[in-house]
Amino acid sequence: MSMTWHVLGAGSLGTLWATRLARAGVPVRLIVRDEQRLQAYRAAGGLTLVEHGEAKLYEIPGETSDSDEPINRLLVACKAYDAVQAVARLAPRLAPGAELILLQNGLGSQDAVAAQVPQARCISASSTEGAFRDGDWRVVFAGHGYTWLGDAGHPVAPIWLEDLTAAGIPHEWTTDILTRLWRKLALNCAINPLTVLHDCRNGGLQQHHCEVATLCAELTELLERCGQPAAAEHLQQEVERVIQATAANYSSMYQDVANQRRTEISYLLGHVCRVAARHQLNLPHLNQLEARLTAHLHSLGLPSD
Ligand code: NAD
Ligand code: KPL
Repeated sequence: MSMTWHVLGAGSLGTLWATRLARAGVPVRLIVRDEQRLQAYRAAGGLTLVEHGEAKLYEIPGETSDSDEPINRLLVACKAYDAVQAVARLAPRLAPGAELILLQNGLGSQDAVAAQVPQARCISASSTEGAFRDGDWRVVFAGHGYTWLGDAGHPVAPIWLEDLTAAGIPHEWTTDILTRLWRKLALNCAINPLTVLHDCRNGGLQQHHCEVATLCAELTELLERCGQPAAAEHLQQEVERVIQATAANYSSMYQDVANQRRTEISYLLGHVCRVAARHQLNLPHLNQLEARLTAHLHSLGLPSD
């Protein structure tokens, strides 16, 4: 029998993972914010996954952070800006040898979480799967993709990858997870803020080719300076390919802003600008982009941290 997976966060990715693991017979428990949310969750009867237009309810047991059952395996499926606080509340429950899987986009939150729980192994993930909520406790599986997992400090793959295989979660263990995370971060920085500022779909950036190219040049310089040359390789070509392949889509940041939701800017463009400053690298266009985006978010009453 597999060990229990605790899933923190009943949002898009948390539900996508929890329901597929449960469907494969892997024991899963869902951690929700507080007692009130727990009552609402219990009233709903479980998590619903909508796949190929078909909705199916999974009766996954729920609990709050205050429950006292020890945690051996924790999937952290909240937004980057919530991760440190959420994990801090669970730290006393982590069993010796506990493992955390960090699903956060961008960079910065993974190190901050790991620093809080030095007794645990933290594994980072970078995913191209897509899901969105179409109701409370209900998630639509919108885009099939792949999840890379890795631990920058320890190359050996964990035994529980077999749970992911059983659950049909396409994945690969990589000894180079930082390259994956930096590459995705660079793509997000070259595309997402511009879609917000130009109020367009990803494909709309084809009209702003020079601006995209300038950002890619600065991102390439930064990646090379901070020891990530593989993440820098042919970055502009890859950005142009993604813009074309996802031309009809709105970027995740565009969707957050359009729905008046807090963005993960601090772990995307904010992180890039902070790392550049640390390396005393002058990247004027990325800095200007961050300033424009921050001003835009503030004008909409949204935070920029
Ligand atoms: P989401 O907002 O849908 O879900 C996050 C959930 O975490 C929410 O239900 C929130 O209430 C919960 N949460 C926050 N703090 C909590 C706490 N202390 N205790 C319990 N629950 C808590 O977010 P998401 O879209 O699933 O994204 C999660 C991460 O995955 C983000 O970093 C995102 O960028 C990344 N990601 C998402 C997708 C996607 O398709 N949604 C794809 C790739 C990467
Ligand atoms: O990951 C993305 C996002 O929207 O967050 C893409 C599609 C790559 C655009 O940056």
